[in-house]
This record gives sequence, structure tokens and C-alpha cells, in this order.
Amino acid sequence: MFDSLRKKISDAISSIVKSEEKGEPIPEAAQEATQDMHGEAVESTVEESIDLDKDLSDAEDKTVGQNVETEVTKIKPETAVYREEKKDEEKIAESRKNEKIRLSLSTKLKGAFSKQISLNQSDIDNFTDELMLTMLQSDVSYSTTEKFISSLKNSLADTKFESRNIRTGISECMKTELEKILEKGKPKEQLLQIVKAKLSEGMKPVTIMFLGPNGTGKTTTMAKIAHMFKNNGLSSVFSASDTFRAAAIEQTSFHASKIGIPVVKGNYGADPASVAFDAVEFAKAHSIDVVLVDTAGRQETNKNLLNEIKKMERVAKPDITIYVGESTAGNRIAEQIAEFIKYVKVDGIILTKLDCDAKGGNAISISDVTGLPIFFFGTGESYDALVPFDPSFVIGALVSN
Ligand SMILES: Nc1nc2c(ncn2[C@@H]2O[C@H](COP(=O)(O)OP(=O)(O)OP(=O)(O)O)[C@@H](O)[C@H]2O)c(=O)[nH]1
Ligand SMILES: [Mg+2]
Repeated sequence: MFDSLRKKISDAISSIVKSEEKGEPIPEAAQEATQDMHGEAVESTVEESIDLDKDLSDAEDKTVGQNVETEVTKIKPETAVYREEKKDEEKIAESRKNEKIRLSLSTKLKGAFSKQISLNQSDIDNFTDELMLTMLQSDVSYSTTEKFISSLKNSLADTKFESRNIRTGISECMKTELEKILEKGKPKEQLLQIVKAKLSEGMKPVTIMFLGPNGTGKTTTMAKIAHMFKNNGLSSVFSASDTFRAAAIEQTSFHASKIGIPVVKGNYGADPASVAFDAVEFAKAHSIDVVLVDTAGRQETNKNLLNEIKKMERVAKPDITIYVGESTAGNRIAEQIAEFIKYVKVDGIILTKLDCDAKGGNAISISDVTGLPIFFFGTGESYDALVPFDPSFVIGALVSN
């Protein structure tokens, strides 16, 4: 589902942990430092620190009983640590085979002599510049990307990484920062629980209105929700309140008969708010638990249609209003929702078509920009193709170890 973004994030991490390092010229001062310590220049990759260890033990043997230079004396304790970890190193080296660290020279040197390293600012900048581009290309909005990158930079700068396991360390930092954003979109309660709670408080029927731009999947999603409610013992009625688009009423009726629930409909051109009002009355008269109100698609730029939905809100008095958007819609979606919210109160979001080459990034922006719960992802055209939103699912899908 999030294949594209996951691959790009993984590539971005791999740019810092890359399988084939392109040789970097070693500055003269650093060359002198390494020559002083080992008698010859070393390629300062982690993998080669095993050879470096050998060099160091040779150096120690040769210097026994002599007046050794302070620099050699200084690295003796670290050499002992490396010896103790030799077995672990071999296992890790085996698993990582050709993996070398493409980091700045100073970081590599630190990594060669210490179990833990900090990334220096240029490593962090290189990595986050690449990641920023990746996120923007993957439909995360600019403001969210900027905020994420800025806190990730702080987190990377504050973290000491296991020098043998930098990839995992960076992934963990990214997961934590993503979690902070996506947690905002995590529903405190699932839709079914919210409806059941309202019913148990005596609120019957519970009215749910679906709105959003054209063709996002509002009607299909409403049918999926009715199917889910039915499977959980709740009765529903559809309000065919898209009285505008050709065949919309027939589409709603078709779903109603397939699922086995009633539908209240008017004529094309009828006031959608009055159809919704009738549906609520029908539900009251027939002791139906939930009224599901379909609405015509509308763009966030059409003020007249946004005012129409405002009227529907006034007349039908929905208890829950759900914005249905496409996860394929790019990073504009967060701004679109923000525009709708100026006219109607939106309680939650469902993102459809996650199965259709969605890059996945806009779930991150939506959580960040709107702070609204994302109830579900739509993952196909069948009635059960509805997956509850779970930040850990998204994070796991995006950032692998
Ligand atoms: N693959 C896939 N298709 C979906 C999903 N949700 C809806 N669709 C399809 O998207 C198309 C439009 O769905 P509708 O439910 O008619 O969308 P709508 O928002 O009601 O459209 P309008 O009423 O015209 O604004 C249909 O072909 C649906 O089958 C989904 O999660 N995945
Ligand atoms: Mg529709």
C-alpha cells in the first residue's frame, strides 16, 4: 500500500547507510592523524574497523616496553573493548556484508574508535535534505514536511547511535517523529464504538453525514459503513441526498438493496436537506439505529455548494460528519479539508483508494494539519474493504528496519 513512500524512505536511509561507498578524499590533516596512530592511512569505514583493530593490536605489541606516544596510549582501552566484542562484530559484519557507512570522515573516525557515535551536522543535513525531497514527492505537504524534518534533525543530533547499527537507530528516530504526528490522527474511539455509545445514551437515531469532493468514494464508503454496522447488529437507513448527480439516487438504492437496508429518496433536483430530514423521521418512526446521509460531491472552492452543505448540517443535524477524501489526491487534501471545516464541523476522516497507487504521504499531513481522527482507509471496492486507521500500521509500512 505505502510501497512507493516506504521505498523512498528506505532509499533515503540507504543514502546514509549505503552498500557501495564511493571513495571520499581524506583531508590531509585527518590522514596525518590516522598515520600517526597506525603507521598507515586507514579507510575509515566501520567494516574496516575490524582490520583497524588488528592494526591497533599490532601497534600495541610493537610498543610494549617502549615510551609510547600519548595518542597510542589513549586508544588502548578502546582497543580492549573492541577485542571483547570481536565475536559480535563478526556476526554483524557477516550480516551486513558489503554495507559501509557513507558518513563524513570525522564521524567515521569516531565510529571506528567508539561503540557509539553521534552524527555530525553535515551528515544530518545531507540525509534530511534527501528525505525532505522524498516526503514532498510522496504527497506529504510542505508545512508538515518542514516541521517533521526540523524535529527529526534535533532528534538525530541528540541521539547516540550504535556504530554497528546506525540504520536501525535512524529508523527508530524517524518512527518516533512520525508517531508524534500520526498520533494526532488516531481516533480515541472507533466509529462503531462512538455510535454504540451514543445509542446507549438514548440518542436514536444517530445521524452520520458523508461529504467531500467529487468521486472520492462517499457513496461506496457509506455503503461499507452500513455493511459494518449490520454485521455488528446495528440497523441503518440511507438518505439518498445526492439529488444532483445523474444516477446517484439509483446508485444509493442499489447499495441499499444489496446490503438489505431501506433508503429514503426524493426526486433529482429536490432539496438534499429535506431528504435527510425525511430520512431521520423515517428512522424515528421505524426505530432504526443509524441514518447514513449521502451528499453530492463538491469542491472546496465552490462557496455555494459549501453553503448548501451548511444548510444540510442545520436541517439534518448530523451527530457525526465524515469527510471522505482520496488517499491518491496528493498533498492538497489537508488544505481542502481545512476549507470544508470553515463551513461545517467535521468529526473525522476516511481516506479511500489506498489500494490505488496511493503514496500514503497525505495521511501524515492530514493528521498534522487537521488534527482530526482518521477513522478508516478504504482499500477496495468491496463492502469489507475498510481498514481502521492505526498509526503503527502506517509507520511500520513506511519505515522498515
Ligand atoms: N479501488 C477503490 N475504489 C474505490 C474505493 N472507494 C470507492 N471506490 C470507487 O470509486 C468510484 C467512485 O465512488 P463513489 O462512491 O461513487 O464516489 P462518490 O464520492 O460518491 O462520487 P460522487 O457522488 O460522484 O461525488 C467507484 O467506482 C467506487 O467503486 C476504494 O477504497 N478503493
Ligand atoms: Mg456519491
